[in-house]
Amino acid sequence: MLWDPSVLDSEEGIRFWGRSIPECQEVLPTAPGGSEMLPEAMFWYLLTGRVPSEAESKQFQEELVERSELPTYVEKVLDSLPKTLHPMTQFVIGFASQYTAGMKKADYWVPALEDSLDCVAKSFTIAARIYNNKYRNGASDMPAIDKSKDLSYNFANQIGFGESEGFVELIRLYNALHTDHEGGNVSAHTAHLVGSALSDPFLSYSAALGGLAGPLHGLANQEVLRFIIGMQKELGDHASEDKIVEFIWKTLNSGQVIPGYGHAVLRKPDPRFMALQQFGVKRKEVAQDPIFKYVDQLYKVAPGVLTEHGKTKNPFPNVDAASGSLLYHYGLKHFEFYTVTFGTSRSMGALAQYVHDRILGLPIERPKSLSMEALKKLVV
Ligand code: NMX
Ligand code: MLT
Repeated sequence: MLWDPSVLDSEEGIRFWGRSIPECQEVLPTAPGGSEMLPEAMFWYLLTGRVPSEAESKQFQEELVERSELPTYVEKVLDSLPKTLHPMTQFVIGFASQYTAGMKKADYWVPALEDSLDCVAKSFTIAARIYNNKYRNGASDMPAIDKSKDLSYNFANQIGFGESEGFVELIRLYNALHTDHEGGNVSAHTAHLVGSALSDPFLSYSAALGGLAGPLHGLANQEVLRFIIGMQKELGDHASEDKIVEFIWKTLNSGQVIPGYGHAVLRKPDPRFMALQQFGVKRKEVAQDPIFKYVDQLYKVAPGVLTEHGKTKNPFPNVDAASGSLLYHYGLKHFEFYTVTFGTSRSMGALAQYVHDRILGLPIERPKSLSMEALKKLVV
């Protein structure tokens, strides 16, 4: 599969147009007064292959924020959904209800870009609306979008965390880091596949979110918190490493996976995990949080246990091992919502490549399938 904006090396982790995460953190613009790279700057970079200047990043941010309002009919669809529905199911519906119209293949990249910008910008507002409907007093109390600010600030503010500088910065870093992980992961690949039928960006990304909602993919960030909270309930706030090892073995012996560990491609600790850990370590109040400390203790012992268990090809943490503990620290405790925050971010990577696909006029993706009989003949 062709995938230009990012390439994953099994030892080194992800590179965006050839730059590692620390190199991106070095060159991509931040918010005024902030220190974390802006997801808007990362999105520009993924789309163009060029690092935006401060002015370009600001202009692009304004463009996206301008597009982030939702049409009334989408608001009505979201507001009518039962509160019991998982936030990821609501997210899929929010995207699918945006569908507009298709057009000629050669001209497609222009509306593809337009729709992709809309899709990314609106994803933050759809996510905030779902949060308010599900966990707060409904969407009628949501503050209006502040067009002088970035997408992450507005998302944080609309879900009640606008005053927390640490949370807003975390959301910026979180969104920049989760954008893209080359093309083969389930969500990005799904957007690429569905888009190859010339389905529009909203439908393509809605399908991608269905894949992100699986526990082996994006839902793992929810499962990591469930795992750690379970451990905290059983072992208290400060367990010894021996007790943690016992807890991991109990989980493995019951036939479950250790969420946040393992990867289909990576064979080393995920540099996105390291970047999130560093974010926490830099902030004293986060570093002392018992849940954050458990993430660190797990990192010390889980690779050894998984190696001894002998099944997984990669015993190291992936991005999901750390992300939820930071959201939890700042007070976003509804961990069923965590995959939605992954979903706002992944829209940028999946749809940047979607635009590249339409510019290149890539054909429909249609792998030939074989029966078991035919496969046996190939290997015998
Ligand atoms: N805990 C226990 N067993 C594991 C784990 C783990 N964390 N990871 C892999 N295994 C097992 C896996 O289930 C398989 O067992 P079996 O042969 O009985 O089916 C065996 O090890 C070999 O799997 P691998 O080839 O190492 O991994 P694969 O490429 O099939 O799967 C994951 C990759 C990420 C799905 C897998 O490592 C996993 O289930 N991890 C836990 C869930 C998770 O953290 N997912 C998030 C991935 C990142 N993301 O955000 O999407
Ligand atoms: C991702 O970010 O999509 C995950 O790490 C899974 C993957 O790369 O397969």
